[in-house]
Amino acid sequence: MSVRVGIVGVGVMGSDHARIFAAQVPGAAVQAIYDADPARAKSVAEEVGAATVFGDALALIRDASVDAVLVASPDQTHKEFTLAAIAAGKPVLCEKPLAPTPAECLEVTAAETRRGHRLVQIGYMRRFDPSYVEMKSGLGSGRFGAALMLHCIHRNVAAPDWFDSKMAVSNSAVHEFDIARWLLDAELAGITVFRPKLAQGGSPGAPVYMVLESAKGQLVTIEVFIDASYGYDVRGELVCERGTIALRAPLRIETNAELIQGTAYPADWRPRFADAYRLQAQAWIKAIARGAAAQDSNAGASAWDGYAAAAVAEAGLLALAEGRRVEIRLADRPALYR
Ligand code: ISE
Repeated sequence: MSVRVGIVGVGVMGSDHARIFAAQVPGAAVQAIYDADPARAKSVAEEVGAATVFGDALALIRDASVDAVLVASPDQTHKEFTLAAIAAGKPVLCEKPLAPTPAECLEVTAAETRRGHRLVQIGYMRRFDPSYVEMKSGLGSGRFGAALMLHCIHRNVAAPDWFDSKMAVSNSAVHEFDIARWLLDAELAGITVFRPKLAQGGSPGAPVYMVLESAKGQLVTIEVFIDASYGYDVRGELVCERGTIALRAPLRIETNAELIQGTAYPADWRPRFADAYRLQAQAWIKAIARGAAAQDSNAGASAWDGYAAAAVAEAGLLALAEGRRVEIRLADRPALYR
C-alpha cells in the first residue's frame, strides 16, 4: 500500500517535491495538494495526478486520506503546519527553516516530545547528497585523521530584491550550519560575521563571510554570496590531520570549443541537489512505511536539528548587527533527540 502524501504549498520547491514523489519514489502517491493560489494547486495536482485539491491547509493535514505531510509553504507558516501534523499524529517533512526563530522551533520539539516519538523531518537535503555522504564516510574511515577545518562556499546567481545579508545567514547559510554539525558531529559554539567593503553602493546579495568554532574546537568558514552572477556553486573542503576531502559537483559533460575547455553551472540548487532531494524523499517514505521506530532513527534532520540551525542563525544575525563574536547557546537536548 502506498504512503499517501499531502503537499502544503506548491511554489518552486513544493511543485518540485510533488514531481519527485510522483515519478521517483516507489511506495509514495501524491494524494492531496494545497496552495494559497488555487489555480497553481489545481495545475500541479493535474500534472502529478493528485486526487484532491484542498482550499485549506489545515483541512488537508487532518484529512483521513492523507498519511503524511510535506510542508513547502512560505517560511513563516512552517511551524503552524508542522504543529498541525504532529497534532494529527502524521509524519511531516518540513522544508527548511523549521521556523524563523529558535524559540518557535522549540515549540515544535516540545510538541513532538509530548507525543513521544519523532514525526518531524526537516528538509536539510544535503545530508542525502552523495558527495556530502562520501565526505562523512571518508572522515569516519579514519584515513585522513581528525577533522580540523571545514571550508564552505555557497554562491547563487542573483538575489531577489527582498534578499539581504540577513537572509544570507538565516535562509542560505543555515544549510552550512546543518551540514557542519552533521559532518563534524559537534555543535557550533561561536560565530563571527564579516562583510567585504564594496566598491560602490552595494547589492542586497553582497557576500557575507562567517567564521565559526565547533564545540570540539574545529573551525568552520562559510562564504555566502547570493549575487555571484556566474552560476549556482556550492563547494566544501574538509581539512583533516593527514589530508583533505573536497566536494565535486555532479557533472556529466565537459565542452571543448573556441580554445576553451568548460563545464556548466546550474542556475539554482535544484539540479545541483537533484539526487539529494530524490534520496531524501525515498528515505522519508521508506521510514514511514517501516513505522515509528524507523522514524526515530531516520538519517534526516530532526526538529532538534532544525532548532540548532535556527539558533546558530540567530547568533549569526546578532554577530552581523554588532560586528562581534557571538557565543551560541543551545537549550538542553531532550532524550528523544539523543
Ligand atoms: C534557498 O532557500 C535554498 O534553500 C537553497 O538551497 C540555497 O542554496 C539558497 O541560497 C536559499 O536561498
